[in-house]
Amino acid sequence: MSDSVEEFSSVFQHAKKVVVLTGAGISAESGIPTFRGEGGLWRDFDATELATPGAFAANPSLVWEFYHYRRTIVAGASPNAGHYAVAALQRRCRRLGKDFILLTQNIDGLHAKAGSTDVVELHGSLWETRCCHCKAVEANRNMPICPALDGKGAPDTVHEANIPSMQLPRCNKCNGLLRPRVIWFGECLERDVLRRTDDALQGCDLLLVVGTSAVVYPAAGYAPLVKSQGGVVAEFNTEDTPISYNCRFKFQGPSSVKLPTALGIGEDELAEMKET
Ligand code: BV8
Ligand code: ZN
Repeated sequence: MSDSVEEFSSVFQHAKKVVVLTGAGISAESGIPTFRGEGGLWRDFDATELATPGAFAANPSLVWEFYHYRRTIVAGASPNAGHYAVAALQRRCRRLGKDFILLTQNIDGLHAKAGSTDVVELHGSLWETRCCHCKAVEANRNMPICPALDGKGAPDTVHEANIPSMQLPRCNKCNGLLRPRVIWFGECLERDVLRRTDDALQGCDLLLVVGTSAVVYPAAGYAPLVKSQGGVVAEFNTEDTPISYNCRFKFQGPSSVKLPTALGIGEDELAEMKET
């Protein structure tokens, strides 16, 4: 395993199809708690206990409090140098005639805010809803998303808001109960997302894996897949993960530092991305 920027740069020069896969770690330095690091708990719940259809069916008020809390955190967050480096990489690949696709497990929308385009949001978006009844999907950035959630969702209270269903977010079309348009554990990724991801990984010869614990499938299977087809995998993480042994490159440290350094993206180029 190497952390040589020169070696990585030479692999990048020869790459034809570059894919970037990101997880919660790339947004950590924007102040957004990761899932499995400290801050990953909300009240006494592990985030993964709330990100399930069963939790929502049992207590939609509690799950909406959780997502309202995350919307509140993300609404006040800005992209960091890691997000801007990914956006700059996409622009560089376009200029060099290389294919580039960004796959993110994050639902915070910070990649788009940093200037990345055609982002594949594997697990959906905090900023969209889906109607449980008529399945209508809508963008929704209202804060709060409904009056009853105003001031709710505090991570350090034991008092659940117990909002009656009719006061939770409701569909403009059929008045059905809305849910966040995110993929919960036990739910399949959307067909179009799976198609775009398969297309991305087909023939990928350089995969950058940034800020993910690599334990959630199907995303955790992408690095071994790319390696099995002869591609090079580079991991950017503060820790080792189950895919680290699979990676030809490991840049250990915060992605806001390691990504720009490994990609040779300087302050001025990052600042330029910030301006766009
Ligand atoms: C599926 C959306 C087919 C919501 C998320 C039993 C029943 C059902 C399914 C399963 C089952 N057993 C296994 C499965 C499959 C399951 C799964 O993988 N489970 C795991 C836990 C074993 N997967 C699914 O259910 C998927 N669907 O497989 O469909 C199917 C259907 C039915 C039955 C079987 C199969 C759906 C998975 C999507 C779940 N939704 N989120 C929401 O966000 O609220 S997943 C959730 O975890 C987030 O999306 C998050 O992105 C994702 C992964 O977490 P990470 O992003 O990696 O974040 P984490 O905190 O873990 O790690 C952060 C990393 O960053 C760390 O490594 C840290 O070191 C690093 N870091 C921190 N700071 C920095 C940093 N790195 C760099 N710089 C820093 N500064
Ligand atoms: Zn509806």
